[in-house]
Amino acid sequence: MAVTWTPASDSDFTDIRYERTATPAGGIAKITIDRPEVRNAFRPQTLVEVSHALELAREDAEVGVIILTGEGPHAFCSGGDQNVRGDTGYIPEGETVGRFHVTDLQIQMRRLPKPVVAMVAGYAIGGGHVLHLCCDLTIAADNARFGQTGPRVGSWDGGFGASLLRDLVGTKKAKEFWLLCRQYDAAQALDMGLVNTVVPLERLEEETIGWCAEMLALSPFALRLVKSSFHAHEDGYAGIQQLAHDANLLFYASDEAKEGREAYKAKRRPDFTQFPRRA
Ligand code: S0N
Repeated sequence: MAVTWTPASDSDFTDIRYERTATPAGGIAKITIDRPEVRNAFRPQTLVEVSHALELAREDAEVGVIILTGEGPHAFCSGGDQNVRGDTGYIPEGETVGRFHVTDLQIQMRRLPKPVVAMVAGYAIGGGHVLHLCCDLTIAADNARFGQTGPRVGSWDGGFGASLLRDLVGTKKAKEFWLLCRQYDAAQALDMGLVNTVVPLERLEEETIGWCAEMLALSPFALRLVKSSFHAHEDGYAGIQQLAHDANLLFYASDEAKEGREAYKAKRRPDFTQFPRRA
């Protein structure tokens, strides 16, 4: 399916593009890291902008699925921009103290109650590889290459960069990623369960849109619960909290919950006897 993308924000993004398209089944948002001169490496500003765009997509009732990608055929993302890496983390322009802005962003991607799809052409390397791990699905072009470089550049991501990778490819292989810093091509990535499919580069967007359209045709709340169900286990108490609050959202619509609310407002005792004690 060929689509037309429309810029969808008033924000003055410098490092990303935020666009939207409408399909008969619903809207798709696309966030493109737009720093091809550094293989779409992210600096703090890049991640601040991605985070803002994710929030826009979350709040947009028309949007059902979000695509995260990189500009051009050469890279999805090559991780943290080593030019702004200081002794205190990655340092925003004009500041002296840095941090890992990607820490909160990874959580935001997993928390987001809509599917996030990585559309990967070229390199997904370092922190860029971890970003694809944090996406719910990954559609890879046949020129995609995956890997971690941390120990080569004096770092590592032992958070989702280790745990999600291990869940996907197994402990030995995940350790191989990190201990040897090798790169793996798209076919190898598919073989080890790291990506959902591999498609010709020239059909990458079309195929990705197709996957998104399939999800858009499904129940949005069921998709939300599928995502939070997986994370309930993977993210510990924080994952359980999200699934639990999703259950609250559904329960709010029940007559049983409404009885509690209405009784409180009417300053009367709630009458829950009308509701079954389900087996
Ligand atoms: C991506 C690679 C393999 C592409 O190789 P290719 O195609 O040969 O292109 P190059 O000629 O190498 O690159 C083109 C230009 O782009 C610049 N560039 C590429 N990547 C970066 C980058 N990450 N930072 C800055 N510049 C980059 C090149 O320098 C080149 O510029 P010019 O034209 O001027 O020479 C290859 O480029 C490559 O291997 N890149 C480096 C990959 C890397 O090591 N990334 C950093 C890994 N670390 C992180 O991502 C940090 C993650 C993080 O934030 C974190 C978070 C939580 C906890 C821990 C961490 C942590 O620190 O790990």
